[in-house]
Amino acid sequence: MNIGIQPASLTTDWASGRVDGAGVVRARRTIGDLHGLFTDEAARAALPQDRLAYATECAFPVAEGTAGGLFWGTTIIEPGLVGDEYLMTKGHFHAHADRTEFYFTYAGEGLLLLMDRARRCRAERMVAGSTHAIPPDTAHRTINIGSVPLSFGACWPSDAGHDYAAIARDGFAARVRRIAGVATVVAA
Ligand code: PAN
Ligand code: ZN
Repeated sequence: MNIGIQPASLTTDWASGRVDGAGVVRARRTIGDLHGLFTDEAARAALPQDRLAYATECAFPVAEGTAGGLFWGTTIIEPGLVGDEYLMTKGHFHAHADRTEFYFTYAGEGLLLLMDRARRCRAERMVAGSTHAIPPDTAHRTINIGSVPLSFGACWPSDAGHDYAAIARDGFAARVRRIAGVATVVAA
């Protein structure tokens, strides 16, 4: 009996990181969405509010909150500065705080900023091929420190959820600033 062979319902372009397929959800975060994220709020407010900061393309093969499933997605952060800080993601803890995640870089140059519950921060360099295991109870934010888009993939549990509130309220204890032309991690 011929069971048949189907093409995969989901594709990932390993050069660009672009994810495609039925059910892929695309989202955009603009400069206007990043209110309060940067030290220099006046510099952020002076930029076009509809300018793209980062985009996501994600596959959710099971419903959000399902135990045992996995989600798959790509984030592409535009290059650019707001004051002396680089464009970056909002950053979050997982709502289900012990849930972990893998990040892996397709293209560009970035930093992955990690912060534990004691607000201790560290940063890992993101370059094509770099692969990052995000531990439990660890907030994560990505920063594009290069001059081209930073594209990275993520794979995380479908019951992780996102807690943006703690970061929106308290921020990270470290920031990445462009100092004398060099991306530098400093205490916030
Ligand atoms: C990623 C992030 C994505 C965008 O898929 O959600 O990079 O960053 P923010 O969610 O902080 O805006 C992930 O970490 N998922 O858990
Ligand atoms: Zn996450």
